Amino acid sequence: MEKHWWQEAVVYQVYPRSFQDSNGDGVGDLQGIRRRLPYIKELGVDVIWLNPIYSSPDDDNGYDISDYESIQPAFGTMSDFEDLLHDAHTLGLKIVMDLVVNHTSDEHYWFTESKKDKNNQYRDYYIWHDPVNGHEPNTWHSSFSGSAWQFDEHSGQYYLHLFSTKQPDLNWDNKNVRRNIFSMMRKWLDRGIDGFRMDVINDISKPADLTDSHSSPANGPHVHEYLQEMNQAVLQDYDIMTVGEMGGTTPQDALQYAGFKTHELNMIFQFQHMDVDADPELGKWRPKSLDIRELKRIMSQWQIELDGKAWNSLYWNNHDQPRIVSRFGNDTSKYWALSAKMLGAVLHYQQGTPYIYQGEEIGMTNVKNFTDISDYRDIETLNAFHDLVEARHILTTTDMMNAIQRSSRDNARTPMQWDATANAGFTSANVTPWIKVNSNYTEINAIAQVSDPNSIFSFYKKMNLLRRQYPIITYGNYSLLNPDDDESWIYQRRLDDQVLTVMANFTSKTLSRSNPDLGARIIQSNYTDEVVNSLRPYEVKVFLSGDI
Ligand code: TEU
Repeated sequence: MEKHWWQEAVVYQVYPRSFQDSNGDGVGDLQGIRRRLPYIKELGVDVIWLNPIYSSPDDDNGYDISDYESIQPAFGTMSDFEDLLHDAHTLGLKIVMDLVVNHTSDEHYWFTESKKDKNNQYRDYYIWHDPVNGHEPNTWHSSFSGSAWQFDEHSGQYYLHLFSTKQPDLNWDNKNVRRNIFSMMRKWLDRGIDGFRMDVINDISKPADLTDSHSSPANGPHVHEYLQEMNQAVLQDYDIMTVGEMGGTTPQDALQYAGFKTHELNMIFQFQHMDVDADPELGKWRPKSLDIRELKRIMSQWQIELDGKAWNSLYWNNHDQPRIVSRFGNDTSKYWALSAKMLGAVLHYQQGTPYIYQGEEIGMTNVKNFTDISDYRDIETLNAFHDLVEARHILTTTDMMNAIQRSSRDNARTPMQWDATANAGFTSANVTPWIKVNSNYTEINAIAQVSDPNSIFSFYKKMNLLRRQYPIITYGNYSLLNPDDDESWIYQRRLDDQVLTVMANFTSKTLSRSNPDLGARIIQSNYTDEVVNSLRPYEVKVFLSGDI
């Protein structure tokens, strides 16, 4: 099997706005991240993925970029970035940047030009369309509520925005758009960065007939052609890692987008396992309870279908998802640490590159002290509240606030909890942070965990150490042992004559389950003593056997 460094890596995602403020303006910044590099190193990861740090009017927290070649002033300067990259490399940490090129900000030069008139040389950089029967060209919805089309009075045409009205979609069918993006990417890579996480990158090719409402904006007709072109024009010249964020993809799609031999990307972020607790119609705004069999079925399918042909990215959390311990675990004080560790192990012992989202390694939870809609900052949450509650009356305020508490992206975006001082050590005590701190920071914080051998942090650190020690954790194949069991997840990995068995209890009950691999020894568990033939509440046991 071909082997690449990114298959053996663990990635730590930093959301710069909420990680560490260094200059007392209530917003995290690059010098703050730089100061915290030793903490990231201590965890034992290899790569840092930074959410967007480019100039942006911040309609969608930096995913609306107005200049790809400059740094958001609130985060610092290019020289701060160079310092950060230098220090990270000195510590042996790589840095992967977010690449947001499905759309730009409406304040990007290309769009302000494009909007001037139909004959402007940048007009065709975006997707403009005449009205159809006096209406939007099709019925596509924006991910942030409402139509995906915005009417422009001045020219009498609509422009497409799959996200906010301030995020117009680029027209990738225009060769100059592609050429400009590729040269921008080369500039960043030549500066020394180690790869890209590509935002909604399977949306870049739109269907030829935009008046057909049944067509999907994702996985369009030229998407593979454009990614292969990007690979040839840029990616293949650098020893980097790439991961494409791709909603609406199946394992079969992954074989094409990220096959070992398809010359597109290295990995994709799929969403199927994140949709298991969502309503088919209202999605996460009408959450449903987790069916563990369904979760196992989906994730096991990804494990099996990609084996030997493509590479999985493993994640529970990112800046768009609620906190996993509150979602699939149990964040009551009795089970919080146990279930956070159990979930960590279930994920990290699968085949693929694990991604840890800031705060996951200390078991940060959803935020319960946001009680009013005005506590929230996220455009998706605010627009959905307006649309579902105020405009269309589909949900009551109470139901929507409950859904928001459970599902809002802001659950992931509260400041990193460093210590028990005011503002959790994220910013100075007398400063109001851009978003409120989760009030449980006095109990849940990094300083309480780093030197505690039984902490969640130490559990994650040990997983990272064991990964270096045992190649089976990276490369072993996967099989699911108990597909019909709705309380526990038991799977095995195999490499040569070694067997690794993971047994995890997803409930607060004691279950009788035993390891079929007799004689295997435990290499990691979230309980300090060992009981054979049963799984205590949220217990996880990782066994290894064979020639070690
Ligand atoms: O997310 C794309 C995406 O699929 C989200 O709309 C996702 O469905 C939603 O957040 C989950 O509820 C990417 C970025 O990760 C996100 O932060 C941006 O807002 C979005 O693209 C637009 O750039």
